[in-house]
Amino acid sequence: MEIPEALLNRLAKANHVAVLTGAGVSAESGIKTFRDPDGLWAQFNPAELASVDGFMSNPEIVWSWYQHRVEVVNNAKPNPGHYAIAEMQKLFPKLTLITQNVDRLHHRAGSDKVIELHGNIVENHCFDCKEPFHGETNLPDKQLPVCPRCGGRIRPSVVWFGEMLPVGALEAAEEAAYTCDVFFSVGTSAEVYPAANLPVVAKRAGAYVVEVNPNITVLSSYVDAKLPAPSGEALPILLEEFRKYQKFYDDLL
Ligand code: BJW
Ligand code: ZN
Repeated sequence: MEIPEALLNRLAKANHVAVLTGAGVSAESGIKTFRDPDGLWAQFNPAELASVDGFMSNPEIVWSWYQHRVEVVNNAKPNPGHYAIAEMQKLFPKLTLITQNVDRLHHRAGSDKVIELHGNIVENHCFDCKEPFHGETNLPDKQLPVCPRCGGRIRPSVVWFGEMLPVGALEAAEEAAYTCDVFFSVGTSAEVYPAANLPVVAKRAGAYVVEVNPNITVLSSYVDAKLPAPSGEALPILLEEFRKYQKFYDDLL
């Protein structure tokens, strides 16, 4: 895979790099994406499983689906794409990592200060009083845990369709998109808003926008550079080429 020289050049001059990731970055860890042909939404209905109405209608089914996914995530390991992004945090004066993923694999790969736009799957809170829940989650017969404070139902701390994103997280992500020099969109179909707007904000503000995705997305014809490979392959190659590029110019001086 060829890394465009213009990208290496922009990275060498960059003070602030922003990286937005989606489910594709965890695909090589064995975690299913949503909208790929073998993704979760090919098998399950998002309105039934990832919305407040779905939870209200069938809390036990939603809860047990999330419990299953927590198990998958706990048995998964970060892949070379997650590690390359953690490494990038050391290479640039500032790197903002924004993820739509709920799996915490960026944290486990060593990334610092991850902005989680859609929450995370490993924490839970009360649907009614919002109090965090730290009790037993694995109850028999698909039973839902109950809030010790108000008796409300416990839910996963993710963002469902129709719910607001955590305000601080969205503001920080928008600020990064406005101010970064290079913006990476990695492993996302860029179909879910407001996250899908971030690369557009970055490009309008003058950033060099790069997509890392083996498939074509709504963003592909809009970006300045496309690395058309799985992120676990493309990002380590990018890092290697960037180091060579920097060394070449350092040696000239
Ligand atoms: C690889 C790879 C490899 C594969 N390497 N790549 C404006 C316009 C239209 C609609 C809206 C709008 N604003 C808001 C909306 C409504 C809605 C929305 O966007 N709907 C669209 C679907 C049209 N948004 C919301 O409701 C959001 N809330 C909100 O905006 O509140 C204010 C508001 C409310 C009501 C009305 C208006 C405003 C909340 C969105 C919450 C999303 N939640 C989910 C579930 C989280 C919990 C869980 O995990 O169960 O988040 S849905 C799901 O999609 C999940 C993901 O984070 C999100 C994005 O998916 P992602 O990551 O892009 O995955 P995929 O599968 O789509 O793509 C994977 C990509 O990887 C593919 O491109 C592959 O090619 C690639 N790939 N292998 C690299 N190895
Ligand atoms: Zn409660």
